[in-house]
Amino acid sequence: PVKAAAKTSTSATQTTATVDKAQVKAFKEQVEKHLRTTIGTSPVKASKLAWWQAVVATVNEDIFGRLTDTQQTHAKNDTRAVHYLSAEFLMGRLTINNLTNLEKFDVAREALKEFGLDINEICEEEPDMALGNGGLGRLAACFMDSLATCNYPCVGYGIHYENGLFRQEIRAGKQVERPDSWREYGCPWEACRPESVQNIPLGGYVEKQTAPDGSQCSVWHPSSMIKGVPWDIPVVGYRGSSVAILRLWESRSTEQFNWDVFNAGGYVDAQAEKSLAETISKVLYPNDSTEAGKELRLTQQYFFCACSLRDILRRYKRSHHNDFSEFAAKIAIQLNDTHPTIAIPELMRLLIDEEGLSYDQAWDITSKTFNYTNHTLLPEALEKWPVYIFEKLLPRHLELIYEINFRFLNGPVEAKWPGNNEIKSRLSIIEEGEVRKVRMANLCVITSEHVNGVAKIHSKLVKENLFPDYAQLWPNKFCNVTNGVTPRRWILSCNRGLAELYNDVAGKDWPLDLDKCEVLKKYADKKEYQDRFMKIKHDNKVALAKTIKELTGVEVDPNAMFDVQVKRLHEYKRQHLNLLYIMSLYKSLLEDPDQDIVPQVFIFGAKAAPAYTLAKDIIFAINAVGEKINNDLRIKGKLKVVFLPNYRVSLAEKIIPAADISEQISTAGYEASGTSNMKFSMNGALTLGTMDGANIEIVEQAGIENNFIFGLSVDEVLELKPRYNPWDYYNADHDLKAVVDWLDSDFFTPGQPGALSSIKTSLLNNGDPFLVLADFASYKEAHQRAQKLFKDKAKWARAAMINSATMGIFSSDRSIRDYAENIWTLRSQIVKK
Ligand code: GLG
Repeated sequence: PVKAAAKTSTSATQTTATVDKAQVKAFKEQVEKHLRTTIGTSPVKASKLAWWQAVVATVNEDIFGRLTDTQQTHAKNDTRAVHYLSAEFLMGRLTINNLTNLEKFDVAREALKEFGLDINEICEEEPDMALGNGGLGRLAACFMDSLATCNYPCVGYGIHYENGLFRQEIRAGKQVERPDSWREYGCPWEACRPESVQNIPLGGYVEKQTAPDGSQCSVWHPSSMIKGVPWDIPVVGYRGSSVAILRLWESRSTEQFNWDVFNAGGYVDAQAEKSLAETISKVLYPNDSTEAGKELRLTQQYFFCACSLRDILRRYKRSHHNDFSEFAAKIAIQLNDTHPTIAIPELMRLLIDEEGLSYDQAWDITSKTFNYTNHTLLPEALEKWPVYIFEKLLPRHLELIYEINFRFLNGPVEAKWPGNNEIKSRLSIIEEGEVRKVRMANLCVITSEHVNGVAKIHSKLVKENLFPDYAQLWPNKFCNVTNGVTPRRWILSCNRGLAELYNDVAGKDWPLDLDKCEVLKKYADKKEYQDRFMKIKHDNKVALAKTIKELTGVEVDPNAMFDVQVKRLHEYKRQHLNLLYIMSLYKSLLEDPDQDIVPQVFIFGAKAAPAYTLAKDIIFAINAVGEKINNDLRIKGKLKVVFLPNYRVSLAEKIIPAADISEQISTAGYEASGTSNMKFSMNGALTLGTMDGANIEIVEQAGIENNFIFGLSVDEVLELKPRYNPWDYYNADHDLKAVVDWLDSDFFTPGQPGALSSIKTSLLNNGDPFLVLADFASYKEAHQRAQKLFKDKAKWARAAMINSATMGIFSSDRSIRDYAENIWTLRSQIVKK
């Protein structure tokens, strides 16, 4: 039985669920106790920060017990476990998510209300854990949530960066980067584990020794040791099923680090080296989809992989002693992109040099343990490390990489393509040239049991365009696992109104089985449900309008169409295509201010890599154009453009539930999957996008007629690219020419002519590498379709509801089950209390 649809007056953050009074009382008492005895303050004196800390302490009481139960269950069952190695985990805030997963949110809200506090305000005290750049890091965070929820034995391993992704400020329209010290006042979720500290060797040289039997062996004499200190962050599964561990390594100096220097009397030098050791986990490299190519970055990668492998080995040996025959049967390691590739030679080294296995035994284990996920085809993201850096930092690993390469080229490659040196040079781990380089992706593919892309189209391109020769050699190695996002954070926690609607129509288990939401389709034609759905959206827009006002000072009308593009700033994501369209709309409004268009608010959020000049210019252009438009009375408020500073997970949670249009406009073939596209659809936004990445699978589910698809397809892009001339499009389209030329004037930047010219230069003189001009006309036409549909409230509501209802397959639980069944061969374990 379904409750009457129209009755509720649900706001964005309130639920009407009845809350158990006894639980509220108990929670209240715990919070007050922690306020006094853990934090050392009292309800009358406590700051918001103190209240938040007391709430966390209360929640932690629940979490740590379940954590022990989970670990004991896994240790006892001793089945295979996955170890997810990732240089990034973009966790965001944990309080609301943990309360939600423990089904304590309503209890906590009521308890705080009785203290006269608003839970949302208290939770605003929590800094985001921004230990990632974008999609790749956020995917790892969603996967941890799903691994815990689906009860798979797992550990996430990463780096305990002291500074996460920079905080973005906008000054005079320009991005300014500020450090992000997320732990300045400590992080109450994490626990340091001194009993699991690791010492990691680095640098030095390799000595060749001849064993008594005449065989050669290598002995590594490292020049320094770095200490790895583990910090554990518990990840609570939904309904508290199990608690997974995210273990992040912090670097410290050891006494051995500067032993020689110190003994030689170099006190000052020794101190300098100490700070070098501590530098390793100091900051996250702020590049999304571009390699940094810096010595420190390779050191970071090696550091966390070496710590993690020792941790894995230590735990394995606890139950299996020195018998490694079961290793691959018990341990699966997933490489999140090429960043942790160095774990491959490190496992070989540990097994051969420290555990005494033969090369063949070590290779047999290693090649059954690792799997690799590719997240991008962009050539600038494929990591290649100069051989000389390896010689300096990891000489023994380099030797092992050479050995792996030699056996690969003279084994399977020679067998398949006898005497073919051209193919050998393509497939080699080593790139020859003036500076010889190690190709990390090749090492991953050669070693891994499975290689996957992150959406169907992307996996196809990985196989056919990126690694075609490898695919011929090992066709079955390549597979697809389409990305997903956790519905706990991305619906249940961030859109309580919609969550309640789903509780009413689909029952309360939909967060564990998102396919259940499909029943909403049945109500998509019913007016009362349409009204309820759109009322939820409207409330979310009212809340966002308030945030926009606070952050930018700009007033926006919640009745306008909210058109949103939030993601890293990159040319391939084409924020500048969006900007050109906005300019053309503005131009047409100036020409005819009375035309009957739907009022629109264009909302952007994006960080640019600090060294990516054109990306920063695009941010400036959006702000400059926005400033002009927002203050132009002639257009009667029909158009607003806002750039929300410091886009991050916690801001996404406010923006996504309030979007009408989700801009997913990458050049086809460049966005591997995208994941915000899924979050937007789930929350009832319509996609205005290209046939790229997971957009293709989204419209497969929700129907192309319920979204606005435009632009060249992957095949058309591949076909056009070699003969593409942006001038043809520029000269043929008056409107396009006018807006591109507008960038060259000082209309948007009074007194600074040419301030936006770099964008025009890239589009015309630099060949428009991402085909912005080629897709402009089609993009404009898609916007016109969106405008038209928005005017028909019933049709719009129906399309939005169908989008939201059909996103079941994009739950990260589905992704994780795909990995577990097809790649890791894991079994889900019931945790015993
Ligand atoms: C990426 C891609 C995204 C993808 C994400 C997670 O650019 O398209 O959705 O990883 O797989 N390199 C990335 O950040």
